[in-house]
Amino acid sequence: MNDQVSSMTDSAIPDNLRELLEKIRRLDYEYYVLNESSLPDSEYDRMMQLLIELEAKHPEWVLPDSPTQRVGGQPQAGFTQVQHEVPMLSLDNAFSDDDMAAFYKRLQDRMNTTGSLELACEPKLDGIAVSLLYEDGRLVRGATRGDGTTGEDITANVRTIRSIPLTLRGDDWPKVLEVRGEIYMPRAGFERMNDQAREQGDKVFVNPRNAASGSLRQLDPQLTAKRPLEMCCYSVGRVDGGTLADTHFDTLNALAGWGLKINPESRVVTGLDEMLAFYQYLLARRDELPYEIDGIVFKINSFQLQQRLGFVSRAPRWAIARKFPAQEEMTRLLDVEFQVGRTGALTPVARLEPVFVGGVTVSNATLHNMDEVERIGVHIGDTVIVRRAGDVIPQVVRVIEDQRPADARPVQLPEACPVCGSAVERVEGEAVSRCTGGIHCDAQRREALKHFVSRRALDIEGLGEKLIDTLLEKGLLHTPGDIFELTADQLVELDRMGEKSASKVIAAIEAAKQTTLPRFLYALGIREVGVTTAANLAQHFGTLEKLWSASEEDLLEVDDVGPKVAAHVEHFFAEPNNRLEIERLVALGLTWPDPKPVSASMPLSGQTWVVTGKLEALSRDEAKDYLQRLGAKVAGSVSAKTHQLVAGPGAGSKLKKATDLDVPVMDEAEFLEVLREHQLWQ
Ligand code: D41
Repeated sequence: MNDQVSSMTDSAIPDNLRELLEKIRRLDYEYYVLNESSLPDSEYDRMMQLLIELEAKHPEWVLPDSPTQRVGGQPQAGFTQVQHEVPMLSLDNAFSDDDMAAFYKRLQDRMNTTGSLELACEPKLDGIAVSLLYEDGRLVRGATRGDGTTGEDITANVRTIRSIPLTLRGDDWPKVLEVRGEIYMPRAGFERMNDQAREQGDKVFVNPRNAASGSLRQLDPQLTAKRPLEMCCYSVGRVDGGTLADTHFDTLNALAGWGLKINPESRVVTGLDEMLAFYQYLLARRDELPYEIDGIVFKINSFQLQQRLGFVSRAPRWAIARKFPAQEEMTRLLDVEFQVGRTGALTPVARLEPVFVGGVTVSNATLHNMDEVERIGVHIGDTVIVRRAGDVIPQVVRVIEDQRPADARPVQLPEACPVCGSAVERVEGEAVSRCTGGIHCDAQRREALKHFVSRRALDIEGLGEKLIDTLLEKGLLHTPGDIFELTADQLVELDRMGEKSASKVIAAIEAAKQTTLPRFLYALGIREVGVTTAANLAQHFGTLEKLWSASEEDLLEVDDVGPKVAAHVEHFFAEPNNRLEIERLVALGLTWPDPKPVSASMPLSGQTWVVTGKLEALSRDEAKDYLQRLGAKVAGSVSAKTHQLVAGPGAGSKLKKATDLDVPVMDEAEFLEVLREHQLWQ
């Protein structure tokens, strides 16, 4: 920051510069607080560049709250202490509906009423509580909550967070306004940051909260600036020279009007039943939210009533945090087993003493790969922390090392495949170890068959995991082709298989012979060829014959196909056994229609679309299907060549990339409108 100009105000600079500053601030507000943008990023970058040039020529025009001044200054030696004039209170917890009912009754009793009470409710963000001090609308100090009385001055770090305005919008704010809230790291940013750290062998954070805390505690604000932090406001502290609304909810909305971010899920409810209903509602949506929450905070809405209720031992009587089931719990690692996947990859799986976490009982968790095992330093017998957040599979994230028993033993990668005994190899530079048994490994064979019949592949209903296992055991099934030689008589012989279900399975197998080229290619289980790549390959080559004689160069022409995928595809078709199996499948009657040539008259031909986030009315697969029917290519990642991104809620890095690259973005409603235009949607 430029100290000599820190007292300068907007009036001391030329009009055109002031207008430029206002435009950039407006765009920052739209993008970082409202999550929308009215101009492409290129335009923003151009304005920012202009500002940087102007300021370089005229250092005397650099305002302390210029967008260029978010990262400034030198790394600090330490953080100085800050006294909170108005203490930052803590929150009592409720863990059940009974606790909530007791809280509500206490409120009614204290207020001598049996009438309904009005409470504001908001998600309880899992981050770090902070205080922002604005004087004359300018951010002058940021501090951590600390113990509620004494915190640390983190002004330089909070200035780097784009959703925190350096200057308040409007002009009706109090002269001195202390705003409180939570700084947190959204899930997508957390995952992205950890992925990068893992790639570079850097420290990985165990959860978004620790990541936020670690990022704020950086003495060098340049490092904080690189972390995807956000801030949501939930109360006010000191207020001088102005007044606020009468209720918590109206005050939040006033904060929003001044350009501060508030939680869009916040609302006001009346009575205990509505409080409990809001808890259920948000609990059900917990995994969809783009950030982690550990509960809901309920606050008496009226400031007057808050005042009357007061507080006891640093916690207000008028507020409570209803906690969600914890997403991290402690348990014991009983053993580590290695699972063999379709491609032979060995995944270490933790067998745990069952523990209730994130709302379910967990007895298995993934350890990803041996690099991860080493990174966590886990031994069998250890007490570990298991985490289950969002829809993802439970993970072992940490070890409590000082609780390691004397007989704990290190986890060892087996030298031979636990299923087929073939050698296990670890490719240089890859974290994954693989069984080299290929199709001779029962585990790989089983997984390949399961994949072949799965929903997005040949979709053979009735031929599930259990039946495949039985057929493998009886020696009736070895490779995919065998499926089409099964007879009803053979099936009836099996346990728990009546004539009716046997003929159903046979009928489903018969029906599956009529398939499509994309499905067939996906079903083959070529490494790194998912649904989208399979569809792109089919569309590009048109026929299987053309694809299997394609050179690596030809393959690289296909959207979304890089050298790695190209090599896998080429390798797959070069293998005589694979060719024989495909020929056998065709001889057994597998057919697919020739793909319609992509004519220039198709509405979206020549265009590449990407679909991301959660869609409501249709699945992402269906969306892709429709797009392909309109002639569009569907890619898995956004690049400069992308014509359009369809983004549902929860869209993360792809949305960001699209905005960065000026790729047009539409939401689901707009997408359905496109489908409607082409008579593909009601
Ligand atoms: O989202 C949160 N983590 C959150 C924390 C919230 N939405 N509201 C909060 N309200 C308060 C009071 C009622 C004391 C103003 C809080 C916290 N406190 C809080 N955060 C850390 C300690 C207390």
